[in-house]
Amino acid sequence: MSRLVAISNRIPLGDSPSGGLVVALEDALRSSGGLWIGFSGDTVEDPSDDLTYHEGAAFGRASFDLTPQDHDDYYLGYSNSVLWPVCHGRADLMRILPEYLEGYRRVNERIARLVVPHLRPDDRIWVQDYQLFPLAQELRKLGVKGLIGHFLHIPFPGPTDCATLPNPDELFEWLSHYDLVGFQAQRDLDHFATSARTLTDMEQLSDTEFRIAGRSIRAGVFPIGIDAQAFIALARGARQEDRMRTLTGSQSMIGVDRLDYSKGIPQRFRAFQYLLENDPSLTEKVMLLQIAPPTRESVDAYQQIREETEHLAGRVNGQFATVNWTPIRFIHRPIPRDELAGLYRQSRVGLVTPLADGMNLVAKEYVAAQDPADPGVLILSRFAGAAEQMPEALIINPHDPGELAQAMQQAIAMPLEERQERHAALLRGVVEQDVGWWSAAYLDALGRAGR
Ligand code: ADQ
Repeated sequence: MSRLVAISNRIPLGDSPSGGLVVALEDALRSSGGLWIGFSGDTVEDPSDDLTYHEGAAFGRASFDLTPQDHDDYYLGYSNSVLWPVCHGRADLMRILPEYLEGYRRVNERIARLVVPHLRPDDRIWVQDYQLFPLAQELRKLGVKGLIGHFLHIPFPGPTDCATLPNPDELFEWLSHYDLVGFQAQRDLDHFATSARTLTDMEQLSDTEFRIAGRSIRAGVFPIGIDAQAFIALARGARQEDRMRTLTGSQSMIGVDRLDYSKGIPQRFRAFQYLLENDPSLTEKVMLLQIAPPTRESVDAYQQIREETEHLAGRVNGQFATVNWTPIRFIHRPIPRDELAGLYRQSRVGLVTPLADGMNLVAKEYVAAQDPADPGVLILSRFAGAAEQMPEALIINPHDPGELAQAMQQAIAMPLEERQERHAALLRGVVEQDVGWWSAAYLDALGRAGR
C-alpha cells in the first residue's frame, strides 16, 4: 500500500491527551508506515526552512514553526476570524482584513514548499480542515501529481454565507485541486453543491462528481467517529466515587465544549433558567455541570462569549441557588479524559446544543460512556452533524428555550426502558461507525478517486 501523508494545522507532539482525530490518524498512519506533518505550536521570528522530525511514534512525525505574524494572519486571522465564523453561520462575527487572506495564502504556500522535498511519487496526501484549503493548489504548482484528499471537520457554508467571504470564487478554486473532498454530513455536501452552483460555473456530473474550473473532483460524506471501544473501557474503569451525586436526589446534566460561540452554551443556560422558572419542584433537584475550557482567547469574539457565559451562569445561580445548591457549575479547564468519561457516565443528561457543528464528538463520547443497564439521555441539537446519525437522541432546536427546557424535563423523567432502548440504538451506531471506520471509508474513496 502506498504511504499515507497527513497534513494538519497542528500536530500533536509530546503526550497531550489524544482526541478522536489524533487517534484516527494515528491508526491509519501506523498501518501504512505514514507521515504526519503539522504546525509545532511554536511561533519564532526566524523559522527553519525545513521540517523538523520527531522520534517516538509508530509513524513519522514532522513539524514546522510559524512566525508570530503568520500565526496572527493565517491562524487567528483568516482561519479563525473569517472562515470559522462563516462556516458556522456567524458572518456577523467575521473580521476581514486584507493581510489575513494574504497571510493565509502565504502560509499555505510555505507549507507546500516545506512538504514537497519529503514526498514520494506514490504518496497519498490527506489534508485536514479549513486552515489548509489552498494546500493542494500549492502542491500541484510544485509538481505534485499523486492523490490529494481534503477532509473538512466543520460545516460547509451555504450560498448566502459563502457569498460573505471576501473571495468565494477562490474557495472553490482551492477545492478544485483535490481528488476527493470529504464532509461530515449530507447537509455539508448539499451546501457545497448548492454554493458551487450558485457562485461558480460548476458542473455537477453526479451526486458526488463535480467539474469546477476545468477540473473534476469527487466529494462525499464521511461522518467522523470516536475510538468507541477505548472510550467504553475508560468510562467503565472510571473511579466510582461519584462527586456529582453528593447532592442527594439531584439529577445532573453535563455539557462539555470548547468555549466557542458555535456551541450554544448561553442558549443552554437560558433554557435551564426557563426550566427552573417554570418548574419550582426542580429546586435543589437538578444541576448543570458545564466544562468549557477557553480557546482562541486573543480573538475578540471569544472574549465576548466567555464574558456572556460567565455573566449568565452568575445570574442563574444568583436567581435560584440555595445554601445547599448551586444550579450551574462552570469549570473553565480541560479535564483528563478518564475523569471526563466518568463524569459523562454519572450524568443523567448529556447536553449537546451547538448552533452549528461539523459533527460534535461529545455526543458520541457521552453515549459510549453510559452504563447500558442504566443509561443517561442525550439531548442533541439538530444543527450538529451528529444529528444525522443519532435520531434516537432527543433532537432539539437550541434557539428555542421552551423546547430545550421541555427536552430537559423529558430526559430527567424518562422511564428506564425508554432510556435503554434509545441508548442501545445510539451505542450501536457509535461502535459500528467509529473512528477506524471513518478513516477506512475516506481512504478507500480517495484510492478510488484517482484521475
Ligand atoms: P471541536 O469543535 O473541538 O472539533 P468536538 O467534536 O466536540 O468539537 O470535539 C471536542 C473534543 O474535545 C472532544 O473529544 C471532547 O471530549 C474534548 N474536550 C472538550 N472540552 C474538554 C475539556 N474541558 N476537557 C477535556 N476534553 C475536552 C471539530 C469540529 C467538530 C468535529 C471535530 C472532529 O468543530 O464538529 O466533531 O472537529 O471532526
